[in-house]
Amino acid sequence: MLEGLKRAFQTLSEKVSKTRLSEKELGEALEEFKLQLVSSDVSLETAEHVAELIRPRLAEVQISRFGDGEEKIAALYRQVLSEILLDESPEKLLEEIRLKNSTRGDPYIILFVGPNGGGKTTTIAKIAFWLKKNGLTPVLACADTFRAAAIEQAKNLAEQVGIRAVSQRYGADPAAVAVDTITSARAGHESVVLIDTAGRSEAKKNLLEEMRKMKRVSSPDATILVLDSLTGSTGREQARRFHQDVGIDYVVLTKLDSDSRGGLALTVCYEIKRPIMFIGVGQGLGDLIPFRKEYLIERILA
Ligand SMILES: Nc1nc2c(ncn2[C@@H]2O[C@H](COP(=O)(O)OP(=O)(O)OP(=O)(O)O)[C@@H](O)[C@H]2O)c(=O)[nH]1
Ligand SMILES: [Mg+2]
Repeated sequence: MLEGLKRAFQTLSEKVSKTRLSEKELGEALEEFKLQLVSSDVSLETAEHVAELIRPRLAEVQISRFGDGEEKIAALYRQVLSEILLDESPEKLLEEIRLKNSTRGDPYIILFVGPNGGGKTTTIAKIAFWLKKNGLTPVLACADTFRAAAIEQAKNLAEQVGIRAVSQRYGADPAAVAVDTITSARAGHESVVLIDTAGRSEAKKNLLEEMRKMKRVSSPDATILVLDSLTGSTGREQARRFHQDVGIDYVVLTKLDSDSRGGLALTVCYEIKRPIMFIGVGQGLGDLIPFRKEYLIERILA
């Protein structure tokens, strides 16, 4: 996991901790570093920003070095990564849910969006499982009425978790499914509505319109983007587009368990400035971890 990023930082450390580099040599080492970041799914803009933050601090470490160079370098990496990565504790989500439930007597609504196959439906099931463990009553709106077998998949997962799922027929208006679910959750005093949506890989106008309509009619308290960490530069484009067109509050990055590059987390935080709340690390219901930036940083610098 994350070997690509790890290697980029290691290579740079080796270069700068061995000898005192001239300004030109440091510039070359940073160019090499940027390329390594880019080949690990960090976007060029993000890589340039990382290098810009690192450059003056590295130059300083090089000047003041007296044997503890490596430690200082690790500390400055940690600082830079921590300035770029954004996290948000799931505890905050629990608090918001409880607050809305108790003050308004209304369910908290979460809309899940993202490209095809990114892991939306699986992530919703994992989040439902986690909410249930925390004493809440999530309900699933099967609003992907488009992809073959999507409704069965969502219903199966809801059954595994032990929660209610609301569905209509294939081809039905997804917004109507969402509204139906919200109405019945309100009547039944259920605490959270999780809206699953069809994956969309391109900014086709009608799909975007549909997504905007979904947002308008369901007025979600939170909109969560689910992104496959293996998708690299495509993932970056998707994140920008979804954020621009729909508006994103939190991000879940999936499939970190099989991501050998690891750069999308940095790219997404830098480019859309939205925090990652969870990461997916497998296919099981329990394979979801609250994202802490220290977790990623320690793995990158290990
Ligand atoms: N290894 C691994 N696989 C995952 C993870 N999250 C999801 N998957 C797998 O990715 C595949 C697609 O997941 P779905 O949840 O169906 O994705 P989706 O975004 O709902 O897909 P569409 O509805 O077709 O857009 C499934 O085989 C999941 O089991 C993860 O964190 N790690
Ligand atoms: Mg799905």
